[in-house]
Amino acid sequence: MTRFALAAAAAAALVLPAAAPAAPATRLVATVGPGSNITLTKAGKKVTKLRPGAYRITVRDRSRSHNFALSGPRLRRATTVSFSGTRTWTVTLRRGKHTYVCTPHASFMRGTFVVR
Ligand SMILES: [Cu+2]
Repeated sequence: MTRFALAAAAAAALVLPAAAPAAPATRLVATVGPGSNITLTKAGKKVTKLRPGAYRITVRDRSRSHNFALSGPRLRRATTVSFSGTRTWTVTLRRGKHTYVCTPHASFMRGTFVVR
């Protein structure tokens, strides 16, 4: 190998490890209230299954007597019951069953989806 080739190989080794840009997070919308409704949608459609990865969830909590709580593998996020307003969560969804509920009314304000 020539001196030039060695120098070129060394330069390539320095340049190649550049990080690939992260995939943009998929957007979801979570809504709870003002009645006893609770939903999670993607592009206006109810979520039933998703791919693993990064998600940006706009949480619209429209009641001071309900909350939105999301749980799944290594994931647990919730608004407080007394909170009313909008929050944005950036989460990583991993393979497995996920559940979202209004904590005080979890027996009837609930939904599930699977990540696979
Ligand atoms: Cu509730």
